[in-house]
Amino acid sequence: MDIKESKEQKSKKKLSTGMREAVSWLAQNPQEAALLLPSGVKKYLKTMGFLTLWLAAPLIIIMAMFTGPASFIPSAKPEIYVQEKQLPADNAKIEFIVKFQGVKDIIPEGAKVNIVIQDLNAGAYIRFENILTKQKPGSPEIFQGNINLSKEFLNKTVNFWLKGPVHLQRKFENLTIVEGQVLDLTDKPLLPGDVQLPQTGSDNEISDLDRDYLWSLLQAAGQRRLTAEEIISSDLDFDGKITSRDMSLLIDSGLGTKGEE
Ligand SMILES: [Ca+2]
Ligand SMILES: [Ca+2]
Repeated sequence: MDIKESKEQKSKKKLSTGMREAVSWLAQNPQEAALLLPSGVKKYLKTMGFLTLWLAAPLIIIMAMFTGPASFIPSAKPEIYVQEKQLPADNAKIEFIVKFQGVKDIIPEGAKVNIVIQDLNAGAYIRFENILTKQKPGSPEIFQGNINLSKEFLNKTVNFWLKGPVHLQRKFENLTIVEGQVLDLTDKPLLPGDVQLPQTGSDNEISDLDRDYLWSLLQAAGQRRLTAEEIISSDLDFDGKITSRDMSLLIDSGLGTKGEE
C-alpha cells in the first residue's frame, strides 16, 4: 500500500516537473512556441486579439473625453471666425460707418442696427437684422460694422435704409456699394428718441408715447432699480442709465419727427 502510493506520488511529481519545464521553455521561446501551436488555436487567438482591440479603442476614447485633459474636447470657435469661414464665394464683406447722434461715453458693447438694401434696377431687396456696430476709438458717435453682401448688389445703384435700436430710420438714396471701400453713412446721423415701448416696440416716429414712457422710467429710476429691458428700451445715449440726458436727446430730435421710409 505504502509502496503503491509512493509510486503514484513519484509519477505525479515527475509529470508536474515536466509541465513546469515545458511552460517555462514556451515562455522563453515565444516564436518557437507559436510554431508549435495548432493553426485553429492561432486563428482563435488572432480573432480574440482583434476583437479586444476594436472593442477597447472606442471605450478608451470615450473615457479620455470624460476624464482626460480639457484640450481633448473640441472648443467652440468664436462667432466671428465661423461667420468669416462661412462667407460664400459670391458674397463680399462690406465695412460701413454710421453716426449715432448724442453718444458721449465709451460703449464697449457696441450697438445693433437693421439694414435694408434695394437694387433700383432689378428691384431686389436684401435685409440684415441686428448687425453689431462697434464704436470707433476717439469718436464716440461713430460706429463701424460689417455686412456680408451678395455681390449682385455691388456696383449698382441702390437705396439703403438704416435703423438704430432707439433711433429713427435713415434712407440713403442712389448709393453705389463698391467692394474694398468703406461705406460712409455718417453724413446723416441717426436721431435718437424712437423708444422701444413694452407692448408695441418702436414705430419709426418720435411721439408723445415715446416721451411719456421715457418720462415714466425717469420717475421710476428715482424710486427703484430699473430692469435691463427698461434701460435698453430707452437708453438713447447708450450710457447704461436712464437720465435727463436721454430726455434732452429725445426733445432735440423733435416730437412728431418721423423716420425716412
Ligand atoms: Ca415711437
Ligand atoms: Ca442714457
